[in-house]
Amino acid sequence: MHITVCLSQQKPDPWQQGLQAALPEADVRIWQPGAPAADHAVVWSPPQAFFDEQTQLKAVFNTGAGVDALLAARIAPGTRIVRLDDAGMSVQMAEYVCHAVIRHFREFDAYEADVKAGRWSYRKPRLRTDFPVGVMGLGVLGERVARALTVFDFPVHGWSRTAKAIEGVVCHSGEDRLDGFLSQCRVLVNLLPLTPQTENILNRRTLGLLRPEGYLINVARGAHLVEDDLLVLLDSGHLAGATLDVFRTEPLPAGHGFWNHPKITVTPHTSARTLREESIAQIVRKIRAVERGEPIAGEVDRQRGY
Ligand code: OXD
Repeated sequence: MHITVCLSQQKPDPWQQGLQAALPEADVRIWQPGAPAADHAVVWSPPQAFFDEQTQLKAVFNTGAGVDALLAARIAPGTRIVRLDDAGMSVQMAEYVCHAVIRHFREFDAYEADVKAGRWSYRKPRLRTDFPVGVMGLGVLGERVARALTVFDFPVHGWSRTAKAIEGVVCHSGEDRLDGFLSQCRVLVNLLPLTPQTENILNRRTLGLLRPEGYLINVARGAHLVEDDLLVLLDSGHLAGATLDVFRTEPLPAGHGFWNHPKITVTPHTSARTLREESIAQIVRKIRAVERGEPIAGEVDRQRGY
């Protein structure tokens, strides 16, 4: 069995070594143009030239959560596309989002500024019931985030394409329920997959439906958000702030208006990092299952887009 590794933003050597150690029966190599045909590939955002050559792959395993870059590529129809499911990411995402929600709700930025200015000051406690949080996208990551938020007693709503049931979360589904969902939320967390249907879904109209002094947390993809619309809503005061981990262009270009905006917190696409060891173990289990002809979790539906 031949396995090829083609990673655009991660160092390929530790992946090659880890996969080779876990699959001694296989020949695992880092891809180079003109490399021999492989049975399986482990990739992150590979160039189109990779898929143009590797047309016989049984499966391609993505080393991240979002598969939008793969779905934008031309991949042989017989190749299965497999996403990483969880592999230590959902707990990181829950940490990140709960931190952002609580930091905003408890006004920790304002306390920090007061302390820096040498002021011992109290703020009036805010009511949790005034901060309903909505989670868009209830896949593995979204569900974990929604559940984690319920632990802090926030009212939590969830929205997904197909109906879901999560204890303690008011679940809404379908496009016709989107506006009703948004109008009940003050804090909005985006965890949707990026598809032609969800691109630009965070815009002046939809974000304008949030309760006054709304707050946006985008941890999915930069292309979900119409950046200028966010700035307009922050300037008008309809939105109180935003925490953004993902951007249309990454790294966020120098001089971009988000860098020093007083109401925006920027992090460098780090909300849920790929954990190499756990990911390799998961991918190896799935390669073995594919070889035995068994079903695997995380297979992407190309039509649906995730
Ligand atoms: C992603 C990731 O898909 O970081 O964004 O895994």
